[in-house]
Amino acid sequence: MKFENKALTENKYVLDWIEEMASLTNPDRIVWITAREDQLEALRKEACSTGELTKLNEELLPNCYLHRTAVNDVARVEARTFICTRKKEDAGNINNWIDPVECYARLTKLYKNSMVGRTMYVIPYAMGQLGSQFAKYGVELTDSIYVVLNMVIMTRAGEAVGKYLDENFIKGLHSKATLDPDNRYICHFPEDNTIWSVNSGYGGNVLLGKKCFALRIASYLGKNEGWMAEHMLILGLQSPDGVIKYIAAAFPSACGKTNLAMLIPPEYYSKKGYKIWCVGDDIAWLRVGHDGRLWAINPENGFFGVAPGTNEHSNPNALAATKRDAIFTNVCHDLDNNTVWWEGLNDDPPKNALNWKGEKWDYRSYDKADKINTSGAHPNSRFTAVAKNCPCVSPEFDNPDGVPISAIVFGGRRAKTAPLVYQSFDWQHGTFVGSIMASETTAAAAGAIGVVRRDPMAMRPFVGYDMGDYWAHWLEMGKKIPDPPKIFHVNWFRTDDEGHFIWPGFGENMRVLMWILARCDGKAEAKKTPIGYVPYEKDINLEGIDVSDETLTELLSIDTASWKEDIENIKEFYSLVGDRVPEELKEELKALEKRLG
Ligand code: GTP
Ligand code: SPV
Ligand code: MN
Repeated sequence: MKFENKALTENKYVLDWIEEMASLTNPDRIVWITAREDQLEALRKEACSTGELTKLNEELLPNCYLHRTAVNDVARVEARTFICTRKKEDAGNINNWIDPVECYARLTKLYKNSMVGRTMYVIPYAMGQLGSQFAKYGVELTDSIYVVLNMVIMTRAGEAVGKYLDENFIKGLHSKATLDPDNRYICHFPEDNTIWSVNSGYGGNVLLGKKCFALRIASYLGKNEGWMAEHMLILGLQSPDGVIKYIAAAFPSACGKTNLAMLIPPEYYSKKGYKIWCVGDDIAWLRVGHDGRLWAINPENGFFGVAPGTNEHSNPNALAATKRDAIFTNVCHDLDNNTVWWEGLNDDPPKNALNWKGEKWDYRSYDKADKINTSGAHPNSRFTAVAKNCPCVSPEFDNPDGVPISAIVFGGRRAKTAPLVYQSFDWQHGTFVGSIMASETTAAAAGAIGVVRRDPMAMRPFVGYDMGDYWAHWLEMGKKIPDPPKIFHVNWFRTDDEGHFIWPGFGENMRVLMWILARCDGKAEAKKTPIGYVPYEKDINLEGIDVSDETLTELLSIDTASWKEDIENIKEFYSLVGDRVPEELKEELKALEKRLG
């Protein structure tokens, strides 16, 4: 095989696969990604020369770049994402499925000669700290420099990975091909450790270490190997005495993980010495530790975060992380300063700017009802930032053993129904609470926005096998953890009749985290309600915020009528998931219905 530089492995299994993929896609050149600075710099220069990247103001945003995707390629496409197990029932009713033989054949046609005139980059990467018991390894083949530069930020990629590659590595093939949306496919073959992605250039579809590997393939591996891969942030909450407790939280896409993971405590708490450390903002891999607790790592190495709404007040830590070495995708380009802007960054939109499509943009045309066509930045525009550039990155970030989890928190966007916070009765009930999660859809995936849909454990788009089996795995794990985390549910998104959020959210969410940890420590009481334990008003600290006692009562109230309506929807969802829904969860549902009266 004609590599331009030295292969980073001698493993024949790996090399044979690369050869096979290269003979299919037929690139002009094949380059191993060492991720040395000189190589990356040459790639950045090349991408700038073709317009794939734009170099931003070196003084204001050192080593930062702007990229625009195709206009029809701005989010994950769930309708074109497939789990290709040999038996359809193993993918389950929630996932799209194509027979693997048929799928390989169909995509082979699309990959055929797709890299003629292009370079194939061979990216060896690790999810997790190299050598850690948690870590897994992969190779992504891609014809996109944008993908290479993002993968180098988002994963531990490059020459050090070579020696870890063996028969167990995850095979990822990506080609932009022609970016044809009608032939766009994001396909997973969990039984073959294989991911094939074609005709897209958008993050979640093409950075194969992220959703494709670290969630879809990893959830399948975790089921077989006895661990869990979850769509969860991991944060550490440090008390004035220096003790740090860790929380993992699963919220659907664009529902506040990055914001919570990097929270800055309100003055009331920061003055006392409380602090939040960010271990991860999107994905957690969890294993039972020797001490009987559940331990978690963040398998990623960077953040692929939602840009709009990120500002000095909402998330100063994320903003700081984007000030150097970052890649911005589909944001607004301020031509006067050669910097970037997005809705919600500040009240001063650039006057001489290009919108996310690269068109001349007049900020006065902005219309909230038609964001896609009138905003400067796309609602799902993103920054790719180096985790270590975040001021609150946890000192445990690189710890190969991870951190012990005290609480698991589920949450979604619900204008009504879900209270600010409640606690499940036990692990089984907590699994049930996760299974009935629902949230309003966001711009992170193609399709309608603001529609309530069930999104169990925030994993609906990311479970690599049958959803019922996934729930059974949760129940199974509960039996294997002698000292399991307590399980909670939160909702920062309750609104009043005019649609305004009634909880201030962001940093103030610390007040809810304090109750959660007090519950874990047995230091707070709670009301037993039909849905779980709910705080007494007196136990949510409102000092220093403008939330009235009535509003708090409203936030903590349980509207029996809307819960009863929800029950019907849950039943429909359970029958959609099908006959692998565990009996235990059906019993939990019956018990909830009974408690609601
Ligand atoms: P993915 O990266 O897509 O998985 O999403 P994420 O869960 O990390 O989402 P992120 O933290 O980027 O949240 C994005 C959206 O949620 C933005 O519009 C934020 O303004 C909004 N948001 C986050 N936290 C809060 C909150 O506490 N209250 C309110 N009202 N909005 C919030
Ligand atoms: C999400 O959609 O949940 C993300 C962004 O975290 S992406 O990587 O594009 O899937
Ligand atoms: Mn996500």
